Amino acid sequence: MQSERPNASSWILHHYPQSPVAQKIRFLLSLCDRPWWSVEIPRIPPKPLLMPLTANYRRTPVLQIGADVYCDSQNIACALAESGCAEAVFGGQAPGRVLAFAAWVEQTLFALSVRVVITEALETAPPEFVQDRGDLYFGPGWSAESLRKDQPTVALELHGQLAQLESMLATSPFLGGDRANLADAAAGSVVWFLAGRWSQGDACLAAFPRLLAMVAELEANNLPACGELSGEEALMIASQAQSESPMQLSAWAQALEYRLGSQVAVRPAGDSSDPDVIGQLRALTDQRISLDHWDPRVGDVVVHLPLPGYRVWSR
Ligand SMILES: N[C@@H](CCC(=O)N[C@@H](CS)C(=O)NCC(=O)O)C(=O)O
Repeated sequence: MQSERPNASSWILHHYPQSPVAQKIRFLLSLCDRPWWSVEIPRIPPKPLLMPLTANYRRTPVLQIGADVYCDSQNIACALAESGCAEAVFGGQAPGRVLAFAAWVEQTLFALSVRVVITEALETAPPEFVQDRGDLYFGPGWSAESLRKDQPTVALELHGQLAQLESMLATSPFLGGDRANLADAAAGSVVWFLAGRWSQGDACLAAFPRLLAMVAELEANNLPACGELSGEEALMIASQAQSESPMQLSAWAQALEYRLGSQVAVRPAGDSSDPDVIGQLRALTDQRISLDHWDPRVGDVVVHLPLPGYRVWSR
């Protein structure tokens, strides 16, 4: 346990317990074995103590290190690696290989899992939650009827995708090899989600003992947060810190006429209800989009998003 209070270099995770994508990062933080602080945020907007930090990015989780705000779990994984945990995050493998695998997990396995869980929750979850998640994951215009119609075939495909993971574990206890890395945290968080939130989760997962054993190892290694912070405290830490993240523009971005300091809007690629994240371009590389953002509650902060999976428009 860490007794002192967090400072500008502490890892602060903005999340809520039920979030599977946050669970991916909680698994990863445990692998990093370094202290982290927790701020619990609401499950649906408004998120008034998060928005000043993220320039409107609303998804979960978000990692704050002082006045640097890392959105999206892939980007958070890279930030943890850059902060001295590359070995834990990538396990000595090429980062691109591990990140590409984790992206496949999100786009395929997580997408199917969210569908089966939300479809089942159509009758039971609060209507505003269902509407919010439907718009977010399936795009405006989604219908409960087509979700219900597709449920068996989506559940069938999910089983097939999980079987691929199971086969990857035939020769090593972890997807990362002899020890767990981001690949395991990503896949493990989906298994955690299915087991905890889908009435057929256990039945579906029963065919995959190696996968279940891998997740049990991750859970046994759990490193809880060293303390809870309020949203206000996190804003205060940001307001007292200063980002030193570099200004940089890749040659390719320059050739495409992106300019540092210009105003841009950023959104996840694909059809979703995510709002635009707007700021002044501070960095644009193959890995990352960084925006200067100012808010009266925090002053100047830098919001970082990943480039893979996101779109950037000049405004
Ligand atoms: N690509 C994002 C996806 C994050 C995501 O969809 N998280 C869910 C929670 S598991 C979410 O944001 N739900 C809506 C919310 O929390 O407001 C990432 O990797 O972080």
